[in-house]
Amino acid sequence: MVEKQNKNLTRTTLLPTYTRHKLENGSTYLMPKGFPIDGFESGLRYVARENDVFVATYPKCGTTWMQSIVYLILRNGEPITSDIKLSSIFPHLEEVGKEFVANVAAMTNDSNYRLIKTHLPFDLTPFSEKSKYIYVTRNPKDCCVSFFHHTRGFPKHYDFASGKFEEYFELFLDGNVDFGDYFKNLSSWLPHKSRNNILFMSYEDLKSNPRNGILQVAKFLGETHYTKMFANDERILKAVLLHSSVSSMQKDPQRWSSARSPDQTPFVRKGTVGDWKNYFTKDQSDRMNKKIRESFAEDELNGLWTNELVLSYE
Ligand code: PPS
Repeated sequence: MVEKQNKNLTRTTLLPTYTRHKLENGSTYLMPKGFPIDGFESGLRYVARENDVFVATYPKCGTTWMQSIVYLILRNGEPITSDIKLSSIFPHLEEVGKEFVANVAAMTNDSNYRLIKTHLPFDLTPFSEKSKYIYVTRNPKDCCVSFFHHTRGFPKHYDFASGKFEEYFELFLDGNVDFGDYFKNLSSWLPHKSRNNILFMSYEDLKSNPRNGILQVAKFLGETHYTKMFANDERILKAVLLHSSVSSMQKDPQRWSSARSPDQTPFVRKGTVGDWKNYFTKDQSDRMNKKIRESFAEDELNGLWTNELVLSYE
């Protein structure tokens, strides 16, 4: 565990461990320690192509949930079995690199799609007009809480098992966490949200109306996928809804993540909106609201998750 004095804390702060990558523009991009160095360099050089479906998110904003939904739609509602890891069929680009992504597609290519997960900002994400991108955002307060638990939960990457929320909060607010700054990531994708090949969704909307969200994704993947959802008394739609629910995804968690010790929170932890209220002090909430207002114009967010935060722009 690295120790460093943080200006916002009165005592010595315990920092998670990260691998630092230098980008061409001179900035530094943090990745979890232990992720292959080559995977990151190679992932950035991936050339996107037709039939690529990217699920692009900042971490902890609903990536795995959306990956499951896409997978279920393409597989007509058939869930991932307990012996298969999602990452082996829907790989994480900047973790494993471009060759791995191409090999996975070659081996599991029965649907003709390359399924790709990424947490990269828009400007680093391999882009093609012919590929499809589903971007999921989540309010930064719940994201921060979820990322805190994630960072504690993988000691081999972060060595932060005993880290405190007030320590993690400072890192998150300053963008000093892996996969970069939440606010910069969302800012990089927002200007592209109206492109035909980008579907922009929020965790909160998906949570309040999963049926509607799933149908939006099906339509985005293609008219045949949308139409098939309704056949046979909505058999496929019902199966996608069932198998992408929190309770279904809490079963067989090894499908989503490496093993965790029983004293750590599970990967599919709560899957709720508003858990931040159990963690944030008034001061932390005010500081996060200020950061949101500085980072995004009100009409830019357009109610994506601002209602949940009761965030005033006046
Ligand atoms: S990661 O590590 O970046 O891929 O994590 P990610 O999948 O983006 O986010 C994990 C959070 O998503 C919640 N989750 C779900 N919510 C609702 N429904 C379903 N089916 C679902 N599956 C995962 C998961 O519980 C994490 O949120 P928190 O708030 O920690 O519970």
